[in-house]
Amino acid sequence: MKEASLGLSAATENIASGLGGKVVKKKKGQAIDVVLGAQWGDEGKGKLVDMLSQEYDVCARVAGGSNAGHTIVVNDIKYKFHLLPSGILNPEAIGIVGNGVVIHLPSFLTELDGLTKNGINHNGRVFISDRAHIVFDFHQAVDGALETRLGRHKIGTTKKGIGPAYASKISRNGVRVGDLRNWEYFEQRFRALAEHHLRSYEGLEIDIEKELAYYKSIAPKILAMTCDTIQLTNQKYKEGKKILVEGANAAMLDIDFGTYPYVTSSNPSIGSVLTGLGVSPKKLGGIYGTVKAYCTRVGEGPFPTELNVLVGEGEHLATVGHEFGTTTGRPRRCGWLDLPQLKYSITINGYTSINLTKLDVLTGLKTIPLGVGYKLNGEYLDTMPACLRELKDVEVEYETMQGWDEDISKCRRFEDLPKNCKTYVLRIEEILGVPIRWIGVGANREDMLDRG
Ligand code: 2SA
Ligand code: GDP
Ligand code: MG
Repeated sequence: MKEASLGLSAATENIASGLGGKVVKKKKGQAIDVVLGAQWGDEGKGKLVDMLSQEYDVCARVAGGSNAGHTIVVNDIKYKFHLLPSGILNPEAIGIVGNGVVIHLPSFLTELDGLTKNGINHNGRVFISDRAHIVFDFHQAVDGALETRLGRHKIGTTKKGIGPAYASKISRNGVRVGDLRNWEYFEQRFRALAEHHLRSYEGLEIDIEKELAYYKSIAPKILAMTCDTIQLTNQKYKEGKKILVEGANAAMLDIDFGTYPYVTSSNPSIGSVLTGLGVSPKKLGGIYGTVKAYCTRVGEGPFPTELNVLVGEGEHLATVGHEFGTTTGRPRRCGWLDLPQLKYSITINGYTSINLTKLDVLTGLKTIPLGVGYKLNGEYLDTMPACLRELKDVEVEYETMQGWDEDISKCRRFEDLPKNCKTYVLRIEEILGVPIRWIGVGANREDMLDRG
């Protein structure tokens, strides 16, 4: 199985290092590889990142915040990452939280403590961009208040303050991690932002002095990890280090490409690698789209192939797949694989290969419908409608695939899979026209087939 090539990464070249003009030999085929969510999130990005990162020197997050939840299971131990890149589990790798991430510092410190408690030494391995924006507790309070205000029209956010924090960033009154370097400046920015929120949201309470005292107390710890990650990332690249980007959320939650307004407030698509890390598109290599063998969504918004999770096959997917939010514990909505949606996601992100996860969850189903076409008012559509009213009225055309009963969790080669299971995978590959390189057959790190 070959990966589609972007034609950008194959050359061996000598490049002059920006620092000191030293000539560094770039490794053959070196590129920045990217793992992205291709559906509505929770496809199992973290697991692939964890597996791949054993061979990478740098693992970076570029968008989103503590709304993300990436679960990794190693020797039956479950690690849940929200802000830190999952690749930090590789003791040789460094982790970068890029400028595109919005960071709730108390949650970040709690996550670091969790690693320490599990015996994972992260000292000197974690770097935060000085340009990353801070999510304050009041952003989280506002997130909750806005959801309450929307009532039955709510977005179904994680209430982690993501939307309000990106709103502050875009309104140009946000506060960045690097501002902590100059306390007077930080204090002035924080007071202005807090007072703006107090004026805007009746009933909101912010203990400004208490908050300032907290940020003053954690500033030395945070600043010890803070740097210009644009320079750091590009320097690592020049040194020939292997860099992996861990996407958060997913294409259909993208503020531009997703099911707006039922989306997150960042661009979880390929563009965020450039804007959230500060690297040139010329440096990109593998773009790995993570696709669940069925479909889930948490939060509100249209979901064309949705099933009722309380009965029958919907219940099977939800219970066998343990479909509960990694961050909030909310039940996830479940449905059949939606290939028109995936084609749209491929158009946007240009996946060079696909990581098909949770195939084991389909075991035991008699038949497996595969969503292959969208129809609106009797006419076939060749893309995702932008208007949610139209998307709501879309009729999905299904192809019925035969199921299998054999336990596939111990399979380690494609040839070992039951015939109907192979047919399911190959049909998806045929329709999407992108090689399915990895196949997930269980939650553990080793429960994966690599057709590479
Ligand atoms: P937000 O909080 O403003 O980003 O929410 C906006 C929409 O984005 C969805 N969203 C997610 N969807 C799937 N997984 C996410 N992460 C957690 C997980 C979710 C959880 O890994 O399970 O624990 O509930 C995530 N984060 C945001 C969200 O549901 C809204 O539709
Ligand atoms: P992410 O946000 O894309 O990283 O995904 P989450 O971690 O939020 O959700 C994916 C869930 O599926 C996690 O609980 C993983 O441990 C689990 N998982 C990942 N791949 C597989 C797989 O191939 N089979 C099974 N059964 N579980 C998997
Ligand atoms: Mg998740």
